Amino acid sequence: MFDKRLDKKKFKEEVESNLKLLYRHTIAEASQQELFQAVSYAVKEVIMDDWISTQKAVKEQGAKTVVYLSMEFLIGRALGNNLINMNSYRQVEDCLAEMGIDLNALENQEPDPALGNGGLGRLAACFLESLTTLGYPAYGCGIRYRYGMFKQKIENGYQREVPDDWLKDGYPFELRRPDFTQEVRFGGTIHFEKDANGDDCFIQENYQSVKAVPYEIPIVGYGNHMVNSLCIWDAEPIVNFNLDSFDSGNYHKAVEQENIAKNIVEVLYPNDNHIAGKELRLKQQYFFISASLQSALQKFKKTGASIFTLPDKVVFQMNDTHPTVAVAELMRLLLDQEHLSWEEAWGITTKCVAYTNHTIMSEALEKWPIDLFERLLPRVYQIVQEIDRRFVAEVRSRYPGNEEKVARMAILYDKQVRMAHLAIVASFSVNGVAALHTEILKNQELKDFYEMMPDKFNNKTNGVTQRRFLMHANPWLSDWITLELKTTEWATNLDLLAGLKALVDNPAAQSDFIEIKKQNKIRLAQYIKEHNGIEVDPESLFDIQVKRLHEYKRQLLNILHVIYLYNQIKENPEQEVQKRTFIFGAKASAGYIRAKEIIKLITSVAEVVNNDASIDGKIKVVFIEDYKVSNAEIIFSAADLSEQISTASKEASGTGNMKFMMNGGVTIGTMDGANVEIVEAVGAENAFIFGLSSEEVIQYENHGGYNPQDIYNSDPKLRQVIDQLVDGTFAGGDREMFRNIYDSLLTNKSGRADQYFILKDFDSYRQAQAAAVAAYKDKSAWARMAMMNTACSGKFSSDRTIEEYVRDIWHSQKIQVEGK
Ligand code: OX2
Repeated sequence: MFDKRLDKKKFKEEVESNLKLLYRHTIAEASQQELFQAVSYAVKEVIMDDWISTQKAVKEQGAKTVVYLSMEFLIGRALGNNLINMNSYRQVEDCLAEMGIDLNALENQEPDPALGNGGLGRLAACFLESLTTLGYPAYGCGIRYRYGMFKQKIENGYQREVPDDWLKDGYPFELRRPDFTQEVRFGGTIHFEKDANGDDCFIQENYQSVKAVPYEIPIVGYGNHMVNSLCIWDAEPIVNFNLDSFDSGNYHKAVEQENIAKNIVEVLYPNDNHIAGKELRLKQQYFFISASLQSALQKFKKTGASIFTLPDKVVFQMNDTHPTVAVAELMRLLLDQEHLSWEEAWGITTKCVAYTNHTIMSEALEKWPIDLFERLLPRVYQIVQEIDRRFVAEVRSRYPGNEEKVARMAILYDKQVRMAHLAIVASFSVNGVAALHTEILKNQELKDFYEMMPDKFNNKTNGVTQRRFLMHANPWLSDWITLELKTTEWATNLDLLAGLKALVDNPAAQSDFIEIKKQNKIRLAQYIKEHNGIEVDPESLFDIQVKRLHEYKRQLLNILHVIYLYNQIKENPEQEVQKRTFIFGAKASAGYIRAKEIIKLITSVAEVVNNDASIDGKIKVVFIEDYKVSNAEIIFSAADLSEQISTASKEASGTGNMKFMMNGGVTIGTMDGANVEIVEAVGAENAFIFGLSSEEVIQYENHGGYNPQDIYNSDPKLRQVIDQLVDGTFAGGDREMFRNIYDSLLTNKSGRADQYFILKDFDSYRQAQAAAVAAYKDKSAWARMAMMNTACSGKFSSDRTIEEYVRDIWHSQKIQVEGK
C-alpha cells in the first residue's frame, strides 16, 4: 500500500515541478543528477511535515533531549534510507518507474556525505537513526566540513587522495538555519570588570571571531513519523567581504576574517585512531562546541525554566575526547553569562556531560600543548586550570603523599592539557564500547580513575542499525526474513531474528539462504568488474576485510597469509583447492606511510597473483578502491568470511564485524573488541577464532615484546613469505619497495619488532583459515553456520545499544509524534 503521506499523483507532480523550478527542465530533458535533486526535494517535502510535528511534540511534551556531540557523522547516502524509514521505498520505486526513472540509478547520484573517518563517525550516525526510530528527542552536533573524507584513487598500486567536493551540486536534504547563528571567539586578552550591577564581568579583547551558521539534516525514524536533526555548523566571516568594508579601508580585515572562517570548516582530518595535534583541529573543536552549547542554552532558556533544571532537560554525550572542551565551555557560559557561582556551575555541568571512550591506542590520546590552548582559548584555559586545581586537591586528600598518582591523574601535566582526564573528571558517566574494552579501561588504561570513581564507569557495547545494514543493504535477505518470520517487526526488534534458528537445519531454508548469498556475491562481482576491471567468480569463497588501514587491524597478516597460500598452490599445482577471492577495502590516513606501504603490498600481490596463469584462478585478490558507506552496503552482504583480525586488546569494539554477521558472514577473528560478544552470541562453533588473547598481548607488552626472529627461524614456510618481501617477487624485482615492512616485522629499528604480533599469530591464523575452508566444503553445514550468524545478531542492533544508554546514562523519555 502506498504510504498515505505519499500521494502518488502529488508526488509525481512534485518531481516535475521541482525540475521546473530548479532547472527549467522537463523529465525528458533532465540529467540523472537533476532527477536525483528533484526526487530528493519531493521526498524532503514529505519529511518536512513530520519534522515540524516532531519539533512541536518535543516542545509540548518537554522531554529530555540527547545532544550527541561528535566531530564526525558518517551518515552515508540519505535518499534510499529515508524512503525505507518512511515505509515508502518500494512505492516510490514503482512510482518513479512509471515515470521512466530508475530509483537505484538516482541513489548512485547522491554524494556519500563522508563527514567521518570510520567506525567512530558511523556509530554516531547509527545512534541518531536509532534514537529517532525509538522515539527519543535528539540532536547530533557536528561540523559541516567543506571537504569530507578524501576519495581514494589507486594509481600504479598506490593510494592517491582526491578532495571530496560533496557539496558541489548542492545537498538537497540540508536546511540552512541562519536565525540560529552564533558567534565564536578565539584568542585575544581577558580581564575582569564590574558591570553596572556591580557584578564581575568578563571582558575579552582583540579576539578574532567567526559566525557559526547551522545547517540541519533530517534524521528520519523508522515508521514513526519522528524526525530528529543533525546540526552541522558552517563558519562564515563576521564582517562580510563587501564593498562597504573595502571603501572604509577594512579590506584586509575582511579578507582575514573570510580566511579564518573558510579554514575552520575546510576539511575533515583524515586520521582514524590517531591525533595530528594541529592548531586548526583545536579551532574546529572549540568552534562547533561553543556554537552547539550556546545554541542549546538559548533553546533551553526560551522555555523559561530555571537554569538549575538544565540537567533534567539536556544531556551532552561526548563522542570520544574530541568534544571535551565542552566541559569548560559550559562552565564558561554558566559562570560568565548566567553569573552562577563556581559550585553552582560545576554542579550543573557535571550532571549534564557524559563521555564515551573509543580507543586505548596511545597515539589517539588527545593532549594539547598548554601554550597553544591558552593562546587560542584564554578564558576556557583559566577554567580548565581551576578544574585541575580543585581536582588535584581532591586526589591529594584521597591519597595523601602519593604524588605519583597526582602526576598520573592531573589534567594539566608536563605542559599539556590531557583531554581524557578533563572528560572523566567532569562526566557523570564514562563508558567503553564493548565489554572487553571497558574491562581494559577499568583495569589498565584508566585504572587510577576507576579506583577513585568506580560508579562512573560502565559498558555500552556498540551496535549498528539494521534499517541501513540489512534492509537497505540486503533487500533479498530482508524479504526472506520477513517471509520466514511472517512479520516485518524485526525492523525494530532485531531479537526476533532468533526465530530463524528453527530453520538452520531445514534444507529448503538453507538453499534459499545460499541462493541469496550468491545473488549478493554476483552483485559485488559486477561492482568489482565495473570498478576494478577484475573478473571474480561468485562461486569462490569471498573472504573480506574492509575497514580503515591501520597496523593494529593487521591487513598485513591477511596479505602475508595470501602470499603463503599462493606459494603452496604453486608448489603443489595438482592439489585440489577451494577457490577463494580475497577482498580488501581500506583508506590510509594521508600521512600514514606504513599504511600506504601495506596498500601497495596488497595491490602488488594482487597484480602478481591475478595474472599468474599457472595457478588457474584458484585465488584472486581484489583491492576495492574508495571504501565508503555506499559501497560497504554492497560488500557486507556478499561475504562468506568476515576478517576481524586485530591484535587482541587493540580494537575497542569494531562495528563492521556486526554488519557482516547480520548478513550471514562468518567471523574469522581474534578475541578482541566486540568479537568476544559475537562469539558468545553465535557460539564458538560458528566462528573461527585464533591468536593471542588480550591478556597475553598485554603481558608481552609489559615485558618489552617478544622475539619474532625465533618464529622466523623455526617456520620455513613463513620465512619464505617474509623473505619474498625483499627478494622482489611482488615488486618487479625491486628489493627495497617493501623493506620497511620487512624491517618492522623482524628488527626493532623503529620501536619494538613486530609490535602487532603478526608472526606470533601467523600459525594460528593459518590454521583458522584452513578450518574455515574445510568447513566451507560442506555447503549445508556452512549454510547452517551463516544462518546462525544472522539469527544470533539481534544483540548488535544499535536500538539495543541506545536503550542501554537511555536506561543507564541519559534517562530520557520517548515522545509521540502524530503524523499528518
Ligand atoms: C573506533 C574504534 O577504533 C572502533 O573499535 C570502534 O568500533 C569505533 O570507534 C566505534 O566505537 N577513532 N575511531 C575509533 O576510535 C577512535 C578514537
